[in-house]
Amino acid sequence: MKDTTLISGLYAIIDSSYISLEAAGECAELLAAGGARLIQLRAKGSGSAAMLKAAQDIRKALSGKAVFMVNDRVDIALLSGAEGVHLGQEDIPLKEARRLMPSSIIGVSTHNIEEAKRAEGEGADYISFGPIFPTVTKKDADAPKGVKRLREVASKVDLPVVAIGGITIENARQVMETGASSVAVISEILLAPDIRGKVSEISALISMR
Ligand code: TZP
Ligand code: MG
Repeated sequence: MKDTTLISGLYAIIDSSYISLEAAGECAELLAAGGARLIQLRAKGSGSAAMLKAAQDIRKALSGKAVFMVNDRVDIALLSGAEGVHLGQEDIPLKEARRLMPSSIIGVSTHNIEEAKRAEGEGADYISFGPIFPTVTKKDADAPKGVKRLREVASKVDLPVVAIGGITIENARQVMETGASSVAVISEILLAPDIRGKVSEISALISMR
């Protein structure tokens, strides 16, 4: 059984549509210094060699300062020594990924209660749910689900729920109050003039009691 308390706080995603893969290691350092608890590399459409190099740079930059996750790519997660992989509904199925990664963290993207329950039944370590709000980052995202549905999903699974999609400094508290364990954020952080400062503001905000 993995330590699910690892899935908490701010989950910052380094998306190659905002940050070049060459700068991924440096970016990871800033995110960890600002207090991000989880850091994911998301590099849709990038070449495998460049993505692996970026993942290795992030791994080296973090060296345990935050949990490192790779989006989509089981191979790159394993080769870079990441703590785990995040899988979408159309990626390698969780059961197959688990054969290669018996003791890694595996997260699964979900969009409704059925998907959430299935991921839980199949042994995911956490689920993400979203998009909660409109997002500029994911072009093929579903219509926004809103916080009410997030609350419902969070109440129906025992796994940590990571909320994603359109999360900003203005709405992060409201999102955490639904029972979500973590918020995953891309554009609000990566477009900020001061990335480290923005991460530390959001981290402080979501850990307030
Ligand atoms: N999955 C659902 S929404 C989303 C992903 C990867 C993008 C989130 O990006 P942003 O910029 O934080 O809205
Ligand atoms: Mg995916």
